[in-house]
Amino acid sequence: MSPSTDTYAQRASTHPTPLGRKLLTIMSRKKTNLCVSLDTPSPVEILSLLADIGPYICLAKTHIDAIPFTAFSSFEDVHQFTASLEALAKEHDFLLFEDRKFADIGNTVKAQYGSGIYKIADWSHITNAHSVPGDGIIAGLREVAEGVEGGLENRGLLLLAEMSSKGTLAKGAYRDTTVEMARGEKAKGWVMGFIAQGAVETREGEDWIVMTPGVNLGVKGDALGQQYNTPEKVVLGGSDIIIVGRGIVAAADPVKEAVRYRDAGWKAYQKRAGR
Ligand code: 6AU
Repeated sequence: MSPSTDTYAQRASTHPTPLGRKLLTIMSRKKTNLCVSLDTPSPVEILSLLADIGPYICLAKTHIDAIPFTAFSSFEDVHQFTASLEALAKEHDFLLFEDRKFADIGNTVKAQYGSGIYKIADWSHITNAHSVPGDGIIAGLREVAEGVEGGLENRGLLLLAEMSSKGTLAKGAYRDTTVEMARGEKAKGWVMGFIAQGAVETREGEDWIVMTPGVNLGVKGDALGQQYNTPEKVVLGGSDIIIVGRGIVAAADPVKEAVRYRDAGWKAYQKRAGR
C-alpha cells in the first residue's frame, strides 16, 4: 500500500465525495494538514483555543459528550456552543469533526446521530463510525446526513480502519475489510476516508482521505495505551491529516505548538508529494 504522491490541490478537483473536495481545497488553500483534537473539558476554553488556532488548522475535532454537564446550564447553552463552533469554522475556514465513533446497528445510530442532546448531524461536517456492526451503520448514518441542509454536500463519514492504541483489534485484516465495506453502494459520495495509521488499499478511481491520531512530537505514549508517532512518520506512511490533541491543547503555549505541528505536517506532505 503505497502513499499517494498527488497534491492536495490535484485531489481536491477529483475526490469522489463533495466534502472530501471541500476539505482538500481548504488544506491546499491554507497550507495545513493539521486537525486539532479539542480534548479539554471547558467549552469556553475550546472556543478561545479555536479562535487562536483557527488559522493553522483544516479541521477541529471535538468529543462533545466529554464536556461535563455542569458546563452547560440548559440545552440552549449546548446549542449556543455548537453555533459558536460553526461560526468559528466559517470565520477561519476549517471544518468540524465530532469524534463520536458510532458503533451500533443502523437503526440505533440514526437516532444517536440525528437526535439526542447534541444533534451532531446539525452542526458537525464530519463524524466517524466503527465498522464492527457491518455496513448497516453506513446506511443508517447516511439517511440522517441526507436529510440535513445541504445533505451530502456538507456531511461526510470516516470509518475507523485502524486505531492508535495498544492491543487494538482494528488493524491488518480488520482494516482491509473496513476498506472493502467503504466500497459499497451506500458509502458512495458519503464515506470520504478512514481513521488509520497510514496508507490503505486504494484502487483505480478511489481516493481515501486518511486521518491519523496518535501524533506527538514530545512523548511516545500515555499511561492508558495511547501510542504516538511523529507527523513526519505518519505522513510519509500515507496519512493525509495529522490529528493532534494533548500535544497542542495541554501545552503551555498552544498557538506556538499548533504552528509547530502545522509546519511539521506540511513539510512531510511536501516531501511525500516531491514538492
Ligand atoms: O493526541 P491525543 O492522544 O491527546 O488525542 C488523540 C485523539 C483523542 C482520541 O479519542 C482520538 O484522537 N483517537 C481516534 C480518533 C480520532 O478516532 C482514534 C484512535 O485510534 N486513537 C485516538 O487517539 O481524541
